[in-house]
Amino acid sequence: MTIVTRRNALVGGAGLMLAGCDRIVASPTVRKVLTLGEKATMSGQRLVTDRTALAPEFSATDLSPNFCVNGTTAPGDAAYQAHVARGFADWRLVVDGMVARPLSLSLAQLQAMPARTQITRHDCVEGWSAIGEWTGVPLMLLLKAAALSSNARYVVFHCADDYHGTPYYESIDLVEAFHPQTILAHHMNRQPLSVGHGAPLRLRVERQLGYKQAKYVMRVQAVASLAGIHGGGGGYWEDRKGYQWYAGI
Ligand SMILES: Nc1nc2c(c(=O)[nH]1)N[C@H]1C(S)=C(S)[C@@H](COP(=O)(O)O)O[C@H]1N2
Ligand SMILES: [Mo]
Repeated sequence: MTIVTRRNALVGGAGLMLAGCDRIVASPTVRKVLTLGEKATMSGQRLVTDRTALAPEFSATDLSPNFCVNGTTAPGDAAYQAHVARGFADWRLVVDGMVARPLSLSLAQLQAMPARTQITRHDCVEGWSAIGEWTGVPLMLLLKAAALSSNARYVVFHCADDYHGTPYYESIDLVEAFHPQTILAHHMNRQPLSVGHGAPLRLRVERQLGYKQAKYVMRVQAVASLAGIHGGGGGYWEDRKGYQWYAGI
């Protein structure tokens, strides 16, 4: 285990907030993410890596005893808090946009669908990483159930939280959306997802950095273009700080 010190250079005071979290070696990509242009990275990765390759998976003995919570830790939205109080009993995930059969699914319905479990490493650009076990519905099953349009090119994840006053959202392309390790997770480490980690449902898109792993997912929207969705950059940090949209590890 190596202590990562880059986070202090990148985010200043966040080091204190992260004290006590596990820190494992950050991927070199984490260090590059703020300095390289997105197009350069994406085309470079397409040349040297297979985008259908699996992210590394680990074993139960590798699980981090203390997986950080980061970004929003408890959405302030009243409707979200009411869902927490009712145990998400009448919460629904909406799948809409460029689909022939829009879906509205309860948590029980999602939990009854075929699930995939994977133990993977989460790499945050702030310089920490942690290994967790995620169980959830492969996104491809939802997109097939909703009859995704052949004109769709991206999938947008709308979240329940405003981070510093702006709605959190993320997006991925269809290569990523149909990847077998791309799941909407309802369990972490065999427990229902906690509020801190994104209850009741969060994206795991395992070949990408932490900020792509949208928590509190309420709506999955298929679109042909990201233009016109919030700032048009495809995600909260992409819009706010110019982080790469394709955040491959
Ligand atoms: N809705 C939402 N999703 C989010 C964030 C957030 O603030 N809001 N933060 C992102 C960042 S930067 C990281 S590192 C991970 C943190 O996930 P964790 O709290 O489960 O560790 O969630 C990502 N997804
Ligand atoms: Mo992050």
